[in-house]
Amino acid sequence: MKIITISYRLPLSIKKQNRKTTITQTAGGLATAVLSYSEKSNANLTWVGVADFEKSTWENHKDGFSKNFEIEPVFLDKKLNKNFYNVFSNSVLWALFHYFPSYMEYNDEAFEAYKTANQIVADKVNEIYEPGDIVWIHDYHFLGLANLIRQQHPDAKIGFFLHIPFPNFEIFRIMPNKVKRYLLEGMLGANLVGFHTWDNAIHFTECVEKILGLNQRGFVFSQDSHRTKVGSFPISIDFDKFYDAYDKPNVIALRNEIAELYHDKKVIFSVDRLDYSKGINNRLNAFESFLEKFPEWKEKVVFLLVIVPSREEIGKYGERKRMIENNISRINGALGNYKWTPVVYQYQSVDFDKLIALYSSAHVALISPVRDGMNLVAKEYVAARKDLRGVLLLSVLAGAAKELQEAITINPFDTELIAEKINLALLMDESEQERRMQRMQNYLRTHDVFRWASRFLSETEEMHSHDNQAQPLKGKLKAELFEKFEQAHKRLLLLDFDGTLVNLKSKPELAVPDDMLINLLTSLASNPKNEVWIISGRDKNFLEKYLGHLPVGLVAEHGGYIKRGGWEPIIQGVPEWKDRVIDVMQEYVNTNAESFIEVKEFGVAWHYRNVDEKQGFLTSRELLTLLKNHLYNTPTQIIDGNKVIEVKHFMAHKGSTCRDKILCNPHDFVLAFGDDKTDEDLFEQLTGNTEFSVKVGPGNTAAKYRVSTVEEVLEFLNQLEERSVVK
Ligand code: GDG
Repeated sequence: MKIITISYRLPLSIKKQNRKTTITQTAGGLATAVLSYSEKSNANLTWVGVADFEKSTWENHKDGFSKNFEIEPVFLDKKLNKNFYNVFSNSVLWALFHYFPSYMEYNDEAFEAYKTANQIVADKVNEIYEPGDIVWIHDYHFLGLANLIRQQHPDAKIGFFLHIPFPNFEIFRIMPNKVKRYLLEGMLGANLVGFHTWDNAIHFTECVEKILGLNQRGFVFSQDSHRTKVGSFPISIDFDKFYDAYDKPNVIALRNEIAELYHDKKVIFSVDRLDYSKGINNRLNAFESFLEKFPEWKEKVVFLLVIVPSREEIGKYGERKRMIENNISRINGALGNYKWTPVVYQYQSVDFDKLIALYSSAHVALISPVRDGMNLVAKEYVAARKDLRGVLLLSVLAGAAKELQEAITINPFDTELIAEKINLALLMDESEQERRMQRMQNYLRTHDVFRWASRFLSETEEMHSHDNQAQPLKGKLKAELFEKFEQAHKRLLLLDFDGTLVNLKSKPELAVPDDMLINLLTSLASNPKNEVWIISGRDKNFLEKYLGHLPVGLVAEHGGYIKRGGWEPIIQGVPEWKDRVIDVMQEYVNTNAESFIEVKEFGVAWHYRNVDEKQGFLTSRELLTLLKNHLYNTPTQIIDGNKVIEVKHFMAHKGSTCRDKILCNPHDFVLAFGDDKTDEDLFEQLTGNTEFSVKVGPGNTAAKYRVSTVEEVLEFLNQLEERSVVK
């Protein structure tokens, strides 16, 4: 077994000096954590990524450096890579996912390049994949990849993790339909889709529900080939590495140097890649405002601003750099003097030791992204403070703010308030600094990157192992079921009506049982070993009219009524929310003339099967959201059914009614058939060795078996009927 990790960048560093090329494997947090998991689980590790070097360089040097895992570079054509990486990944997805829709530079050619690049990487993974491997895909460059791998290897274990935010529906929907579908279907190819925070996970599930029309139960989407769990997995850092570095001799020397240089000043520090999402200008404006508001700090404070070059070839980044540099000059010119430069700026990265020296010298870390998936700098700053000194000022719009509760939070746009908080931070007494740092360190020590990787990968495995998909009810499985049926003495047959025993019609009243079905049910039920129940969403009048004369039990309104001799309601009284729901749905009938309302005793349904497909779907998504809000805190359940939105009393439940009223009867065999969401409530009850469930048609199911059509159900029941007679 091996772990195949895919990220755009490979954990490699390639240096060319005096015509000599040296390749080294780099050990960032992610690589160290995945490697550690693979070692613990006795698995090999292979890393797939896009090469930022020539193929010949790789061929000449790939065996000449030491590595503790395999590396598989993918070589992309330059133009393709530009459209894939610079344009679609960084100027469409990055912009939109960080809530900068006006920075989005969409074009179809770039989207085609994105798909092609994802396919090329999928081909590479498919080539090295062996059954049992775990595939872990990282980030927005590869949103289509999981699905492409799944198509080749339906049984693969795939995890996908998004390192940046996932936007809400209103932002996500800005992209063309074909793009939205490709991206969401792509991500749903995974068994596990992880985000830094629950907000992002919720945005994703909302987009899937509204755009693809799939429903989740407990953050799990079930598809025909597999299920996808969605969850929050906040990434972290190698805590010990940052904590222990405090005492490295080189770090101590560098820290002393900084202390000497700024002996009479307090240091405010920040480090980021150059990016508009990091809020660097907001930060500078806030610093300026702080100096204006609290002039007593002039010449007593310095802001060390490290910006790491990034994506310089993209227009918006070059523009941002100019804006930042103009702002720095302006502030230094306006507020500084020949003795004092308020903002000390470098546009170059620093090495690890310098980074730790800076972290551990800074009285304040000022981290102000306007949107950030997590922000590791915040966590690193805390970990590097072995001395328990320093104050973290952190934007509420960074994922890290959810975990680092003892940080002083800021809104990057509230310049005045940040100014006040900088002052507060600089004046904070040491015991308070210590208390806050200690609590954040306690958290980070136990929630490090190793725990993150291990949680994510083991949940991917677990999700995959529980993926007991409904098996097609044919061949050997069918024969086994017949055998169990024949051996049983008291069999319960629980049959849904619409979509299971009769095909759906344009109007519910047209879907009525024909003579063949009546004869079949009568014959099945007349065998004393069989107890036949029709478990339907229809109202009791309909069931009584068409099936009331048969020797079968009846359950109406999804469990709201049961007929045992006479009809008995499961729920008492008239639901007070019913009229409200009718009013809301009536407005949708007014604007969608082909739709209609069905009023039951314990529920109301809006049917849109006759409305134009696209229009009906979009309207139904809106109605769903509206109903959720209207019905907040009422004892209702809203069902997003097959071209029907239904509100029902939550106790009108096929699962609980069958459990309490039918499954308690003596039996040694249960077989349930159903096609819709409400049948799932019953399927979930049937977990025993002699309890079997069959889903009719495609889609979500907790059932053990699956058949495709009503005709198959009838054929199966006919075969059961023959076996009932023989024995
Ligand atoms: C994305 C998401 C999410 C930076 N400058 C130097 C340097 N760094 C290192 C930091 C830190 C990393 O780079 C930056 O990580 P962030 O998390 O802050 O930001 P992104 O690069 O935007 O990362 C982000 C992350 O993915 C992980 O999921 O948190 O939200 O945008 O580790 O230390 N390191 C050194 N010198 C530098 O000059 N040595």
